[in-house]
This record gives sequence, structure tokens and C-alpha cells, in this order.
Amino acid sequence: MNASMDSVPVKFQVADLEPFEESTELLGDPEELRARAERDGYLFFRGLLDPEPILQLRSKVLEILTEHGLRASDADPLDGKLDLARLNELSADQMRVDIGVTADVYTDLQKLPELHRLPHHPSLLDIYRNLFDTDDVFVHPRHIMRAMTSHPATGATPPHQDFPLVQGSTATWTCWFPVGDCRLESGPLVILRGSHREGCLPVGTGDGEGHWTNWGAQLCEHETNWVGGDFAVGDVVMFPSLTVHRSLPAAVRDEVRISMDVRYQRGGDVIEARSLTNHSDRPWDEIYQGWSSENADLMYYWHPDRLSYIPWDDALLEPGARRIC
Ligand SMILES: O=C(O)CCC(=O)C(=O)O
Repeated sequence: MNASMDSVPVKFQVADLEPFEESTELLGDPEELRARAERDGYLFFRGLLDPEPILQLRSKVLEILTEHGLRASDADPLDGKLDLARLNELSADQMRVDIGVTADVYTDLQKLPELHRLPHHPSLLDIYRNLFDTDDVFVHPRHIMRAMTSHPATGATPPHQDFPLVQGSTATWTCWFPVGDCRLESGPLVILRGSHREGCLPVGTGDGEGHWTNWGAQLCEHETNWVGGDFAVGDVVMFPSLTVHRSLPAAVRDEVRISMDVRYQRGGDVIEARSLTNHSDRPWDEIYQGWSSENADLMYYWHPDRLSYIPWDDALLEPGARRIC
């Protein structure tokens, strides 16, 4: 084996980023949509979601940041400007480094019914019905909301596949969208086009820019087909769980980048039980406390009995052998 053929930490160059190809014109054509997904390992839609509910959610998120003293006092209502002095007083131990704020802030975010409503948007469900070729689309309740800040303990999300982290079925898809506009300098998600065809990659290098490199996917030097771009509110990118993706390092240091990532699968596919827990690690009873009856449809809809389970596999997250490129 030639050592130079081993996988190496791949440095990301923003200048090499190619734009996302839009798939909006394929929305009425499920076969073409599936063919595009199969070809590229992602689908990008401009203006898919109505901005109104997203901006309402943004305003609630920002209110919570204000309550926790993290917003700049001169910030406009929908502006994500932070009080950096307050942010930097927080110890690394308090931070959810994958989220960008403290565990307490994150629990408060998870209690917002609006956060749990958006993933059920009819436009998203329609796409997954077409992609999965079934009406039985299951929305994982374990939604992730990132409120990424420049706290020193946090960093860009390294290149990785969701499969080792979510497990269940490789046919599970992630949907990522910003909660507000998100330009390149705010650190949005980018996708390694075609990477879904490489199978489940060994973990254990990352690229040295992120902070959680033990689950980063090992990439080869030639794997540089990164695609991405500015997101406007309402734009959405989605991809299956073997597609490698990452976030860009944010050049803007004094603003929070708010986004959601949500998972979907066929109701008949296997699932790993953790996908039914809340991502803040708080019990659902606590998350749902105080919700009004108009949100009753969002509570416990994911009841465990209707699904088939596959156990968690620790081996998928054990840093393994070096990938041969
Ligand atoms: O938003 C991020 O920084 C990471 C998102 C992610 O990894 C995902 O959508 O699976």
C-alpha cells in the first residue's frame, strides 16, 4: 500500500465551492426528482418554505437569547447581533458545542412549539412522499436547532455523514434550512456532491477546523466537489444520511447563525430508538409542558409502537482504520 494513497485531512477552500443546482423545476416530477437525488446526493430548493412562520420562529429564538442575556442591547427585532462580552464569559463546560449556546438555552429553544411545527410543513412532506414513493413518511421528532455563535468552545461542523450519528436506515434523509437569511460568511451548510455513493465512511479525522473530529468522515484528497451558497429564508437543502456535509467556518463573529436540521424516513423502515428522544436530552413531558391544545397534534405523534427498531451500533462511531483512497 502506498502511504500517499491514504485518506488525509482535507482543507476546505471556500473559493472552490460550486453553486447548488436548484431542483425546484423537478417538484412536479417524482421520477426526475429521485434521479437527481440519486445522481448528486442532495436536492436544493429556493423559496420552498413560506418565510412568515420561519421568521416568527426566528423572533422567538432571539427572544430566548435576549432572556439569557446573549443579545446585543441595540439589536433590531430580527437581527442576530450578540453581546460578545456576555457570550465569552460562559465557560466551555456550559456550552452545547454542537449547538452554539448553553444547554439551558437549548432546552428553552426545544420548548418552542413553532420549532416542532415547521418540520411538518406540507411542502416538505410532499417532497418526501415523492422521494420515498409512499404516503407513509415519518418525521423524526428529534429536531436540531443550531444557534451557532463564535464562543471559543464552538466551531464549524466538520465533514461527516449523518448515518453513524442517527443510525436506523441509510434511506433516512436530513433537511437543513436557515431560520432567517444565511449568507456564506455566516457559515451555512455545504454538501460534498456525489459522496452518498461511497458507503458508510470510517470516522476519525475531520479536517482540524471543527471541534468534534472524532466523528468526522475520512475524506480523500480528490473529494473536493463541495457545493453550496447563500441561503435566503425559505431555501432548503436535503440529503440522504450517507451524503457528506459540513458547515462553513463563519467569518461573521458577532451574529448568531440560526438553522434547523430535521430527519425524515419511510414509516416502514427501521429506526434507532434515540431518534425518538428530544435533542436537548430533556424528557418530552418537560418539553411539552404548557403547550396549548392547538399544538396537540405535535405531541407524541411519533408513538414508538408503530415503528420497527434496530439497535444502536457503537462500532459506527469508533475511529477505525484509515480509509484507502
Ligand atoms: O448546521 C450545522 O452546523 C450542521 C448541520 C448538520 O450536520 C446536519 O444538518 O446534519
